[in-house]
Amino acid sequence: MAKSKENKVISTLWSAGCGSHGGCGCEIFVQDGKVTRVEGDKNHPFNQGRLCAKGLAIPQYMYHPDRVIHPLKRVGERGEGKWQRITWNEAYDTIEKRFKDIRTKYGAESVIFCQGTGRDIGGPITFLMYAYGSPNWVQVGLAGHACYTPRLGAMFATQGHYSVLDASQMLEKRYDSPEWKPPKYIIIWAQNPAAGCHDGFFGHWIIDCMKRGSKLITIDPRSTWFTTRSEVHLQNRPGTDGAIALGMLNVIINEGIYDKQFVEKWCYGFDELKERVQEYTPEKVEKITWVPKELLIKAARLYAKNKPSAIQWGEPVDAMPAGSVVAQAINQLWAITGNIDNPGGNVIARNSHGVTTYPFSSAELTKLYGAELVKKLNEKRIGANDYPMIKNFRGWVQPDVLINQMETGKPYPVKGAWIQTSNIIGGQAADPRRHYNAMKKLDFIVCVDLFQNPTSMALADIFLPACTICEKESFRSWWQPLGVSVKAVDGVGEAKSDWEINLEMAKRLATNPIKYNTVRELIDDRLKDGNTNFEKLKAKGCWEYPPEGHNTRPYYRYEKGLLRADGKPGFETPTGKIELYSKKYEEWGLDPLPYYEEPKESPVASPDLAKKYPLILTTGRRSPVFFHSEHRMIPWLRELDPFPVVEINDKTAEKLGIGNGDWVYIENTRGRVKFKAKVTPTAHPEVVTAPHGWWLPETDGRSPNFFNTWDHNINNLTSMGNQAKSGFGGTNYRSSLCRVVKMEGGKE
Ligand SMILES: Nc1nc2c(c(=O)[nH]1)N[C@H]1C(S)=C(S)[C@@H](COP(=O)(O)OP(=O)(O)OC[C@H]3O[C@@H](n4cnc5c(=O)[nH]c(N)nc54)[C@H](O)[C@@H]3O)O[C@H]1N2
Ligand SMILES: Nc1nc2c(c(=O)[nH]1)N[C@H]1C(S)=C(S)[C@@H](COP(=O)(O)OP(=O)(O)OC[C@H]3O[C@@H](n4cnc5c(=O)[nH]c(N)nc54)[C@H](O)[C@@H]3O)O[C@H]1N2
Ligand SMILES: [Mo]
Repeated sequence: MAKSKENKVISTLWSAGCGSHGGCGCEIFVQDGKVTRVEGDKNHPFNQGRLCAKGLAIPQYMYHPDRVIHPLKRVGERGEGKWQRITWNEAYDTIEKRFKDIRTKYGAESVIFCQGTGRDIGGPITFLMYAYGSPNWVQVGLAGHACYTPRLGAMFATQGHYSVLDASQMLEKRYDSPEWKPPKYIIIWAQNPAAGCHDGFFGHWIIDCMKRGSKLITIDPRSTWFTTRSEVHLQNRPGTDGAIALGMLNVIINEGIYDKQFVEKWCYGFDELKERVQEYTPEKVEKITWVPKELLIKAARLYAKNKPSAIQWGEPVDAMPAGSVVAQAINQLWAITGNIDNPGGNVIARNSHGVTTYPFSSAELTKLYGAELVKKLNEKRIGANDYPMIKNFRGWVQPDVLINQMETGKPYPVKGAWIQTSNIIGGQAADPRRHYNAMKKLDFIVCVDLFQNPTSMALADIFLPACTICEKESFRSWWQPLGVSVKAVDGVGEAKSDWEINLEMAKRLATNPIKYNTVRELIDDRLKDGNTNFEKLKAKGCWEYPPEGHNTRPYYRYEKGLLRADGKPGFETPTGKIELYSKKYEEWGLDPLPYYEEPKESPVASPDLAKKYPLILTTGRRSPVFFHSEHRMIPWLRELDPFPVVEINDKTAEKLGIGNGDWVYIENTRGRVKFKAKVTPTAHPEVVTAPHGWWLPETDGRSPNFFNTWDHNINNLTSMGNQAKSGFGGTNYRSSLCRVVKMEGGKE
């Protein structure tokens, strides 16, 4: 039969398929009802035609033979791997009955709603959760909230809003916008932007800035493409970044090279901060961090004396001991140099057009659902009563408290779980075995995913097949521009979109009637805050920037009264200024000023342990071709990164008798996993780096193997319960101790 003509659909990528935080504009090519290829959209200001390997490989992902495309129910024992195809109606009926039973017997709070990182999931999952009546929204096992939330928390508490390196992304003309300037210096702090495109930031923008004159300062224990192109690279001991930030503050304050006018007018608590940083002399910081004091001083001077300059930071900051404190200290660097909401500094990022895709903070929750409901839910939210900062911010469960509660049943039992976009056992959770043991005792578990993974295999009673981004309608406002995703083809098999699934379940489970009949109605209702709707945005090419003068558009909004709810100039904090001395931290019983805390497990904190486990282990460096534990089954991508690979310094490896490509054990007191060694001078002699989320989809998925996750998931070497007094930070994802031993013969 002759093939029909290839059709082009313009859309925005996010969520299943590409697996990304970014909102890349794309062209989806369709022929005979199937996606044939996906390319970057040159007209889209976000990625300007570029696209990563994961985006290009979407057709392989969509039509992969292992993709689950019908609802399934478990028929054997949990984990036995026996599944039976069922209809959507049977699946919905079963879930409705089981979740209603749990609510009647134990209360709605006994069901937890579990998501992974920000795909387009926050909207649908919280929508369903509030309809059902549970307050327990969680990234299960994300010890100490080790992702993003500590940074957000610190910024919201001390400067009222989130801010990010300004690479002109808030303006439609991008680099040609007359009001934009490239940062003179960019500090890349604990991140590899080219690999990750993190948190709505496209990594290549840094390179675009470099082409326009930006110079780099990098802070990273290992070498990356960026560190080798930096004017200064601070190769620090993992987990000690708090001391670096305090040392830089010390230099900038004592040398008087901060922005005095800005501090005078817009900062609160400078004298207290000045006093606090006195103890963090460059000499002391050198001892803590391994960073020569001359380099620290040089970095501080270059950053402070060259305005505008900006800081781009990564997840290791959240994972540090007292993560929200390290974030607070780094935030103060741009505050005292006045590099906030200025062109080429750290620009304030707000949901485009004021459209929220989902409740993002307690303030947002209150706006959407009313103070009464938020108060009621907070009372039962797991961990909220232990940690005031968590109670007052963002509406998440505290994951370390959750695992205790699952084990003890106190103060109330957890009985059910709705897991949607998360591979808890195969990558998200620290101490996955502990989570497996706790979760397999739950009465009823639903997984909504596209592929079987270690978590769904081990735990699911019902498996619901979700769609890729090419098969559904969605929208995003993280951050600019406001965008929509267009459905290019029907769901493969019987797969449905997360929005569709959750709307149907919400209708069945809600205690109050749901006002939306269709997903489109729901999306349009969210978009109306931006004075637009789905069709209008689609007609414009799927994106739009906020109009001139809108409070979600830069710059200098604190001068114009565009940041505070009361319309006055200043920042949205109790004092209206950036609080170097944080009133909120004080109110929450936390130290209002930043300080340095040593990682719990390190050559300094646990010297005896370090004799047996002499190497510092940092895990989770991002592979550009995988999103966490995803994509291991996609041929184009697996070919580029075929094995779990640990990076180890060449001299260190030589002493251990390890050659390049040898299979090794990484071991510590908590377990041992198998990796292939990449022997390289780019690794620090005392630090080894292992990626997370490794499992082998080509192996046996049934219990107890679960696709070899126990052999290759580095999280078997990590633990829960190290969070700071705030409830944030302290996980050992990024710094713990280990040793590396060659496997017999070096072969797997
Ligand atoms: N050791 C170590 N562990 C870490 C980290 C680390 O740095 N080191 N990083 C941590 C961090 S920061 C995070 S955020 C977590 C992330 O952890 P997760 O977000 O749980 O990541 P994944 O392992 O990718 O699991 C996501 C699952 O969702 C499915 N999925 C993808 N897109 C969709 C979709 O659109 N709809 C549905 N229904 N399903 C979808 C995928 O198939 C996959 O099975 O991992 C954490 N784990
Ligand atoms: N392709 C891809 N992109 C992703 C993801 C993915 O899995 N794949 N995950 C997404 C998610 S949810 C997140 S949270 C982000 C996270 O992404 P990031 O955490 O920013 O991860 P990376 O970009 O790998 O950069 C981490 C860098 O920090 C360095 N590092 C490790 N420990 C320390 C330390 O203690 N101090 C300092 N200064 N540096 C340290 C590592 O050597 C590495 O080069 O990425 C997002 N983007
Ligand atoms: Mo994350």
